[in-house]
Amino acid sequence: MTQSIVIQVGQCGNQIGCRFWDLALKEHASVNRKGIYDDALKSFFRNEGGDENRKTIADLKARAILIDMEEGVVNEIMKGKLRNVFDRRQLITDVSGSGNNWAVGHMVYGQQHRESILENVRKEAESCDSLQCFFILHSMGGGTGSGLGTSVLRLVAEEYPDVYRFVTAVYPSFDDDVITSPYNTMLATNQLTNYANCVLPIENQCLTNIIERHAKMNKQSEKKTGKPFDNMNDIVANLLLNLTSSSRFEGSLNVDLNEITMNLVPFPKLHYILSSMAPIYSTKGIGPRRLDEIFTDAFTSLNHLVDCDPLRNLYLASGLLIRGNVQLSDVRRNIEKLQMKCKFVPWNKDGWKIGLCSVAPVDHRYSLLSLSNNTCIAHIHHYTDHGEMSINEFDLANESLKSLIEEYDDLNTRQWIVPERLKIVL
Ligand SMILES: Nc1nc2c(ncn2[C@@H]2O[C@H](COP(=O)(O)OP(=O)(O)OP(=O)(O)O)[C@@H](O)[C@H]2O)c(=O)[nH]1
Ligand SMILES: [Mg+2]
Repeated sequence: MTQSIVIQVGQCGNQIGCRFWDLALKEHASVNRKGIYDDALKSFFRNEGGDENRKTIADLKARAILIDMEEGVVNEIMKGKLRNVFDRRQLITDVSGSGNNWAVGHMVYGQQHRESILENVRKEAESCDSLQCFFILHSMGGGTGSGLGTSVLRLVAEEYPDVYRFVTAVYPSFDDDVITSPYNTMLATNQLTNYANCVLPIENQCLTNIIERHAKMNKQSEKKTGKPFDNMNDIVANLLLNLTSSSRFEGSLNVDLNEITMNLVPFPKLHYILSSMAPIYSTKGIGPRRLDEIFTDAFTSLNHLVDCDPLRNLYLASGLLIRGNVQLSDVRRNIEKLQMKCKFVPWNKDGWKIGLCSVAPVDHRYSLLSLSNNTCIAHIHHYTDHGEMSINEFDLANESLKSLIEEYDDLNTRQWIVPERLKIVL
């Protein structure tokens, strides 16, 4: 089996990462009842001081690097229940944060911390005997995650070109009041396009909607215990658990992580994968009861982690990662039904990649993670659906903004020659 390293950057990246480690430990504990250090655990955990032959668990440490340019979030983690899962060597912090500024994270901290990041990655990589993937987790709205996170992405792309790079990128919601969010997002997206193998965009608005709907359905106000983002982050953590289940557990049709990029990304830059899940909540007892329901649920917009509609657009490829005791014939039957709704590009009409992992998520009988490479991700139609609006308007607006900036800039740098006032000789 192969191993992966998780690099969590900034507040959002670290908070999501911690929900992932917490739930991953629960999942392994529910399967690995004898408590042995098996290949499944080895894929994401080191066994510090363990006896390689006896496979007894000594001291489990996450294959992770925690990076933030302020100390609050990481210090909090090191005081919490996961404190023993990381050692101090795995942390890289600074004091003042990036102030929601991509340039500070990318240019300033990216340069300052380059060596210590490389050193940390090297140490983690050396502890793996077959390193396959980096999972980089960060938000797009703040400065550290978007700026330094993408600087780390570029660094590992250059230093470890053969190791796959999956990025989980959290996009800001409509009510995000940080004025620099859209700029950070755009600058970071440029880096993701150039250096990632696969990006899983997540919209915070979708996570909020899912949590609110869940609360309403259960006639309760949002769970007040835990940290503010915990419920939302659990959804992202479950996405990562489902995505990596094949590389952690046995299955009759296991999909290796490299197969995901190979099958879902036909053009290197078009690697933005839309994800949706069923069940979408990890809560016991809430979720589809019949197998076929996971297919219908995962294909409704309510379970999407990005607000767009793949059924109205063109699929380049689709991946269905199923967990639990499910037969291939059941999957084929459901794909036949889905095929009538999904429009594929003509050269990949049967572009379904199926994964079957026998271990279901904790508290559920089965689950489905649907991964779609679909043209709707560029959801420009919110604009172009209205009247005569054409896509060229964006280019025109961009050009006009650029020349406006140049004109102001020109005034800023111009050497003014002020004619001396005429003196009146009396
Ligand atoms: N889903 C989710 N979103 C978060 C979380 N924490 C922050 N965000 C979102 O992330 C964006 C802000 O980015 P942060 O991750 O806080 O910023 P940072 O990377 O720490 O960068 P600086 O604080 O500027 O140094 C906003 O859109 C927040 O709504 C989290 O735990 N979960
Ligand atoms: Mg921060």
